[in-house]
This record gives sequence, structure tokens and C-alpha cells, in this order.
Amino acid sequence: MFWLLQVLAVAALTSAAPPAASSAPRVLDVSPDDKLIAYHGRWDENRGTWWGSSGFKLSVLNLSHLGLTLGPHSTAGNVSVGLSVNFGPFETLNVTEGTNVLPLPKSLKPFATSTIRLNVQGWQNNRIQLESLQLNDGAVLLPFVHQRLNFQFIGDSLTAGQYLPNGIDGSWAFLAAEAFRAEHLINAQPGACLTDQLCWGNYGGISGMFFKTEDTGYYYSADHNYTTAWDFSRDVPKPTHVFVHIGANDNAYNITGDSFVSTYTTFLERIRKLNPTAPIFVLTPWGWPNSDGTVGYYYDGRYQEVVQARAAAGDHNMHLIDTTGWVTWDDVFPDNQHPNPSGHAKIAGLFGEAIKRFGIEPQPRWLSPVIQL
Ligand SMILES: *[C@@H]1O[C@H](CO)[C@@H](O)[C@H](O)[C@H]1NC(C)=O
Ligand SMILES: *[C@@H]1O[C@H](CO)[C@@H](O)[C@H](O)[C@H]1NC(C)=O
Ligand SMILES: *[C@@H]1O[C@H](CO)[C@@H](O)[C@H](O)[C@H]1NC(C)=O
Ligand SMILES: *[C@@H]1O[C@H](CO)[C@@H](O)[C@H](O)[C@H]1NC(C)=O
Ligand SMILES: CC(=O)N[C@H]1CO[C@H](CO)[C@@H](O)[C@@H]1O
Repeated sequence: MFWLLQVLAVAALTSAAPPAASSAPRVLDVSPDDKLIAYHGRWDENRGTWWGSSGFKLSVLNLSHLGLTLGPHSTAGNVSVGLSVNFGPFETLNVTEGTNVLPLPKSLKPFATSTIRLNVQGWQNNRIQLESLQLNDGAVLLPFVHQRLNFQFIGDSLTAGQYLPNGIDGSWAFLAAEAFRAEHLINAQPGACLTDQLCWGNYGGISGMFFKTEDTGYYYSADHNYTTAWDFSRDVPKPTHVFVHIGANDNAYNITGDSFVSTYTTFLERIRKLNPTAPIFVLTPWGWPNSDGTVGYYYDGRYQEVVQARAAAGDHNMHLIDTTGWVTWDDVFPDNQHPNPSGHAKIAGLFGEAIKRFGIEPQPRWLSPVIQL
């Protein structure tokens, strides 16, 4: 309340003052270490991102200018990011090493608190290294208020939104989380097996990579050719629900059903240790639809075995979501059988209905900002 009065007093002074001599707008530099930047996803010790969908959120009073200065560990050339202002749709824009001024709607009012959400969209060429943020000098950074739901998704290209124009921001996982007004963490690597082995250029599978800061793109990075353990205490808030959709690449690499079940069960045991109380959901595959109307499924019955194995080990907070029949030929790109934009939207809808049956309800509103003048 005290600062609110201060802001009003400053505003009164400002309106009484003569117009400032015109010059370049003065900006405030915000350090990437500022505690009011709400980071999500995987950021390394250089404040550089790994994994598509990593980003940050801000709540800012009197915002009229937002700049992003990116350092040399950013991918060379353009990096596509999604920017959402005040919980509007995520718009794709390109950013690059150096200072980027982000487009803001003209309608932002001096007494309003604006919410900014930004994330990298691509599954490769997606690294941004944050050196600083710039705000107009009259802006005030406020704490971002997280939603009560935080969905953690784990998967491969089918969850990463590979082949979509807006990448992961168009994926079923992202769309569903937004529809539930949930925070989201998405760790999805195209081509990756769950099994920790080489699959389609990924030197390592999700059962190892998930516990690392870096996705397997590190292997092709000359400036950061190593991995570090991810510190899960940096996932704030902690995931409230975990969803896993994986296996397409293990199947392509002829991993046997028994081996897949064993790897999956051990993986979920590790996920459970990190998330003692979160319900964990295993999604069966929706398969590869063909033009003749058939769908190529894989590991039939094996996902059920994984859930049963965890139940036998005493974990009864693990559930199966059967996605059989969710995706047809019309929902995929004909040349790679990955869901197209409307296919991802359809999956997000069906997924939403499925989790409502487990009592998960969309949140009535976004909580940030707390204070709106
Ligand atoms: C980078 O993105 C900008 C803005 O979208 C675009 O004008 C420019 O052509 C892109 N540069 C390259 C090298 O593609
Ligand atoms: C971003 O840059 C890429 C090339 O680097 C270009 O193909 C794309 O159209 C640009 N996107 C936007 C939204 O400007
Ligand atoms: C809002 O920001 C502008 C530009 O930085 C500044 O001139 C103005 O004084 C600020 N208004 C308030 C109410 O702080
Ligand atoms: C998997 O098995 C099929 C059928 O035997 C074979 O054509 C394919 O090359 C194998 N894939 C890999 C990655 O070994
Ligand atoms: C780009 C690059 O230098 N990649 C190297 C990363 O390290 C592995 C060995 O661990 C090399 O095989 C890669 O060539």
C-alpha cells in the first residue's frame, strides 16, 4: 500500500511538471539476476536457455518500453520467441544477439500493471542468453504471481510441436496448459527415445536428458559442449501434475517392449522422487495415422504395464490416459504424420476432457497481477 501511494504521488508530480525536452527515452537496465524475473524452464549458469518453451514472466507497472539484450551464447541469427502481453495469444517474433526492442500494444496505460510472458519456440536454434532487460525508467517491476496449477509435460517431437509454424507454442501441451490457465514446463525433444541411447541424432534419451539442464543439442554446440545436472529446486512453483507421452522413437529404434517397460518404470520412479505428491499421467500413443484410415500404434498394452508396475511398487498416484483414436489422417501433416496446427488443438481439447475426468479443473482466472489500479 505504501508504494502505491508513492506511485500516485510521483504521478501527481509528473503531471504537474513541464513536458520533458524530447530525447531518446531513458531506460532502466534490469539485471538477469533480478529476483522479480520469474524464470521457467531450463536456464544454464550463463542465463542461457535450453529446451524449447524455456522463458520468463514479468509483472510490470507503467510499462511502455521493453528491451531484451542477448549475449553471445544465443543461437547465431534469428531465434523465434513467443510473446504474450496480458495473457493474450503468444505472437511469434524474432530476436537476435544484441538489443531487441519488443513490440508492445499502444493501449498499455500508465496506471496499469502489464504481464509479459516470453519463451523460445523452436526445438533447435532456440538458445537465448539474457544479458539484461530494459524497461522505461518510470516502470516498476512487481512480483509475478504464479497460477495454482503447474503442468510438467515430458515428450518427443509430438509434444515439441515440431513442424508447426510457432513450434512448441502451438503444441497440444502448451495449448492445453493455457486453456487450464496453468503454468507449464515442457521438456520435449524431437527424435529422442526414452531409452538413454543415440536416436535420430540425440546423443542420449529422455530418461537421462530430463535430469540435465541442457537438451541434447549441447552435443552440436561448440560454446557449451557439455551437460550439467538440473537443480529441480529451480522449478518454481513445483509441478502440480506430470504428463508423459513418449515411445515413438524407441519403437522406431526397435527397443523391445520389455526393455521399454523397464526403462519407463525406472524413469517414473525417479520422477516420483522429485514429485512426491503430484499425480503422474502416462499417455498411450495416438499413433501414426495413414491415408487409408489405419493408424500405426506401438507398444500395445505396454503403457498399462508401466502403470501397473508402479502400482505394484506402491505408487497409486499414477494414471493412464488412453489416447487411442484421438488423431486421424486429417489431423497430421501428410509428409511426416506429425499433428498439424488443428490436430494439436484437437488433441489439446481431448486431453483437457480426459484430465477433467480426474478432477483437474481450469482455473477461473489468471492471478497476476495482484494489484491493478
Ligand atoms: C530475422 O528476422 C527479421 C524479423 O522477423 C527479418 O526481417 C529478417 O529477415 C530475419 N533475418 C534472417 C537472416 O532471416
Ligand atoms: C524469423 O526469421 C526467420 C529466418 O531466420 C524467418 O523465416 C521468419 O519468417 C521470421 N519470423 C518472423 C515472425 O519474423
Ligand atoms: C510512467 O513511465 C513514464 C516513462 O518512463 C514516466 O515518464 C512516467 O512518469 C511514469 N508514470 C508513473 C505514474 O510513474
Ligand atoms: C528396426 O527394425 C526394422 C525391421 O527389422 C528395420 O528395418 C530398421 O532398420 C530397424 N531400425 C533401426 C534403427 O535399427
Ligand atoms: C560441436 C562440438 O564440438 N561437438 C563435440 C561435443 O563433444 C563430443 C564429445 O563428447 C564430440 O564428439 C562433438 O563433436
